[in-house]
Amino acid sequence: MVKEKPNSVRTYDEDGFKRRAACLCFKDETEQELMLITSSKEPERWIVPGGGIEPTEDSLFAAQREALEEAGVKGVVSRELGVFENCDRKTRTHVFVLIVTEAVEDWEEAISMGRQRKWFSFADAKAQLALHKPVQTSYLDLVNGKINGKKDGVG
Ligand code: U71
Ligand code: MG
Repeated sequence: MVKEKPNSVRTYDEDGFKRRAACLCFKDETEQELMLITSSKEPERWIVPGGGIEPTEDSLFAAQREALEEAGVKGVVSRELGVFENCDRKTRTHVFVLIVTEAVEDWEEAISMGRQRKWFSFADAKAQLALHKPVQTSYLDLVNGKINGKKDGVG
């Protein structure tokens, strides 16, 4: 499926890295389950919703817009995890934690490109990302003292 975002304008930082923003979309405050979406080009792959920050946006706005466009979810942003660099693709991504309060049906990219969404356990999400988007597993490493999907000192 070809991606069509005709009105989007990419922006770049002073080092020439594409500026991106993304949300880890958790089902609730326990942060045990999160939503991944299918890749635009390879629908059997699962990724974290996110995308380019446009010229008039800040990173927080862009992250929430991408969550709605790509995953059809709205919610409350509880914190920013940090900025994650991908040197191979020359991107820097601001990553936020979003607690989902609403999942809309028939969201924009479900219609335009058949994008799917699905809840995963923390461990399963990490395993999916490790297969195809290893850089995105580093987002999960920074969530609330969790190592390999388990809270410190538990299990
Ligand atoms: C694609 C490029 C692309 C990126 C795109 C990546 O939103 P998206 O799912 O279409 O994400 O495809 P993906 O992750 O779905 O497989 O990667 P690819 O390997 O398929 O070319 O990402 P990159 O790896 O080159 O950084 O970025 P652009 O800049 O080539 O469009 O879109 P992204 O960054 O999410 O932006 P947006 O705003 O279109 O969502
Ligand atoms: Mg994207």
